Amino acid sequence: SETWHEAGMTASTVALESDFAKAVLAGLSQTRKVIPARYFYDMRGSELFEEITELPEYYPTRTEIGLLRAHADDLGRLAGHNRPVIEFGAGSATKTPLLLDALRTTTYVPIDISGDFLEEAMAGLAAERPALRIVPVAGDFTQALELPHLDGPLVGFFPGSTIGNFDHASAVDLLRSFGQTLGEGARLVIGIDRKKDARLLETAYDDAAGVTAEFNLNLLHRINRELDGTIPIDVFSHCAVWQDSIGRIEMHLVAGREVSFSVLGQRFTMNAGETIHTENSHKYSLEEARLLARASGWEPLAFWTDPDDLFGLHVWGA
Ligand code: AVI
Repeated sequence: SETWHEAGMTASTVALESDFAKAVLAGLSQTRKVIPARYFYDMRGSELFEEITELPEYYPTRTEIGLLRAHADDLGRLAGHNRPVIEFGAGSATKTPLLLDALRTTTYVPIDISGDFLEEAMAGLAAERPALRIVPVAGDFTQALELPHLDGPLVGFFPGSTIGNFDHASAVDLLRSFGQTLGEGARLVIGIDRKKDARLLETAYDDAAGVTAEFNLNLLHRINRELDGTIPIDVFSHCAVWQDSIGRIEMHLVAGREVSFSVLGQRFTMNAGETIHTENSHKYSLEEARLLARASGWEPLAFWTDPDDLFGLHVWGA
């Protein structure tokens, strides 16, 4: 546009300076190519993730919802009634009403990086619950955030095993920073996916309908769209593998043949079979989850699991 032109900038200079551009160029320049999972969630990616949560193979969402329902009374007793609830990464906020009811919450503070997505979800919630005070905060919950003034103690909500998408050191940093944000006497209600049979895990991340594959491949579409990329997407396929020694599912995009392409004018070549590592999803035994709590300054107060030991719902105290 005119303004860019006057400032001596072109559309691609602007793109070059975005976090996404920096992460992609840096990640594709490494010997082992990698792009952080947070970049999955453009509009299409967020829609595809919503679809994933409804897949028969993807057990975490419905299992966690079942746990929130089954333990509503205990949650109220342990986390406290009438306390402001702060949700980290609210997204579409489908589980939120369950916690709000369990805790008889009157003030709800959703934090989400996508302002638009957040606004849409909140309009729905506001219509359903006219008495609820909603104070949305558009921002990145992995960065230090200033909360509006609230009468504590506060309850943090971090469902969906999003913590699993962080490596152990970052998970500890993040949970510690939640403690600082929430302050004294806080509680954290957190969902953490459990270790289990490798087959079950790999199927959950490689469903028969191919939705997870599409979610993974959408990252390449996003690069082509937003970063002037020339990636031949057909060459790539989705792969999900359980790494037992690290305790995580890894998602990769595998090149089916030698391929070369450019992103923002920079040239990249990949060999047949070489991958771009796009996501880690760490799984924790109940004991490991409690160690994680203690390592990040929280005291584990309670946890529940489902009859098939699939998922853990935890309450921690500051
Ligand atoms: C958002 N996050 C907790 C999901 C997970 O299970 O790690 C993302 C996801 N990736 C593939 N399927 C779901």
